[in-house]
Amino acid sequence: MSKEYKNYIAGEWCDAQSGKRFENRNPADWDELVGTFPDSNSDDVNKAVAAANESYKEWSLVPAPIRGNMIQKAGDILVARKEEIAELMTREMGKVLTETRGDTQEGIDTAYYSASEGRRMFGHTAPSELREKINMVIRRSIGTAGIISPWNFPLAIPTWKIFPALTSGNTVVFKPASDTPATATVFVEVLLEAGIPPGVINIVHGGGSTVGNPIVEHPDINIISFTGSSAVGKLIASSGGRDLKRVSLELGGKNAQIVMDDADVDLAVEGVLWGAFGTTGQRCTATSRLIVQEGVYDKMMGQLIERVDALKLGNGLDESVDVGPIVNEEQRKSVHDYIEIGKAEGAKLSIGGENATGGELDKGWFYKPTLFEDVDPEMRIAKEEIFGPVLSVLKFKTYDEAIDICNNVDYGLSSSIFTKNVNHAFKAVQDIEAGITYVNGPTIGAECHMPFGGCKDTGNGHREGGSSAFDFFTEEKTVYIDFSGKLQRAQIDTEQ
Ligand code: UN1
Repeated sequence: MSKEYKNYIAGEWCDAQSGKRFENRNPADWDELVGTFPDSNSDDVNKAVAAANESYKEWSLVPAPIRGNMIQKAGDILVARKEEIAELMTREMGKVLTETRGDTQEGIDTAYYSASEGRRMFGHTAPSELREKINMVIRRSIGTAGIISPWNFPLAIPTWKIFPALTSGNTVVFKPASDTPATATVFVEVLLEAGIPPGVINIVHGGGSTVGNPIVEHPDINIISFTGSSAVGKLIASSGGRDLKRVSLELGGKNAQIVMDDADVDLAVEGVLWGAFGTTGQRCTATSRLIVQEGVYDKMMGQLIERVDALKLGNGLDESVDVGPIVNEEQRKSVHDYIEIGKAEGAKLSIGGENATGGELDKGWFYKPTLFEDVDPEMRIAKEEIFGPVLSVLKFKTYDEAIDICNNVDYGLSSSIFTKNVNHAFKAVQDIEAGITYVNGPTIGAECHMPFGGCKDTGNGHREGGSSAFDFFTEEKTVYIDFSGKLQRAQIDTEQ
């Protein structure tokens, strides 16, 4: 089943110039080699950037609706290959098939949305202060985009970045996460089959320091879109800032679900189960804190612990499995370190807290879904991103206390409140410091045509998704057209 995958640079499928390769294995079954991939370095990046730069001028002149038609075709191909891509994704990063189908569908939705933007990409017009003169704004592409994507959404997140980048007229050098290079390669195949010209899209496989850094630091990369940790995001922002590059960062989260006494508790339990343990908790939008009002606390926790205990772990290709493995050994260790931290901080471990073993589970990086209660808002498990199936539960008395706890973190990506009180719902929308707030829904579930991103350490103010992505991948040009036939000086010849 294993395959030798390649880079795609300057219109050719090729190996790393060094000849080195790395392995990608199934996290649910370590014996299964998904494929081997070029272990590239700056030589390969330089070649890819040169190709992208060379192709840029011609590509930027293709009318945006025509570029959009190619993206539409990419969407059609993804539809045809959806099941195959979902299976490959489950094999390379572990999440269950229902979710990898959802991930692929998010890519399809993003294709069709981006294609439609090819016929919009609106600028605006405004009146001039002078007679016989028109003012308007058009959008221009920027150049070669460096796209660095994570492993938890191996197709959806690359499409969030690459479809708008290409529709806008930029060329792309793409470095996917080294845990999910196979899905990324299939994505590039799809783009080529859809008609994206050679050189316009390039994929370079490899590590963060060997491929990511050379992309970020390359003087001919004009624009960078990165999803990953806040620590790496800050390094990219400083490097990009020095060279005046445009940088979009989608970083960590410590998302909370608030449950008020007046909430539908059954619904809130469903919400948190999906929010905290979907994708094995490995989403930047995962529910990592549950903040419950004291009146429903016992009822909610009774139900929740029972449901967590019943979650079935296993290989995500088995349709009866609820929760897949953690992506790799190192990540499982990092999750477990947080369990030790929580225990040492004095939180109560209610369920889970160890590797899941026995039978088939011994072959992969499985971890038991975990709940901590009696968590204090100042504990590290209440403030730091864990990126695994671990939920910290905090109890509160008043609405104001819930908001204080919710906002007591450095991140601000997603959030949620379960309540039947319309005033609480709207007040939470106003008060929570986050880029996304769900009312009576879990913290996950972003739709491709809406802005996606967060405040505080979650990012640097840009948004992916919807037309916001096109704001990032284009630059505005202001155009003044004077048809008076004479020199009209703004401010000076303006009628007073
Ligand atoms: C992420 O968590 O990295 O809203 C992206 C969601 C998905 C995207 C999540 N549609 O959970």
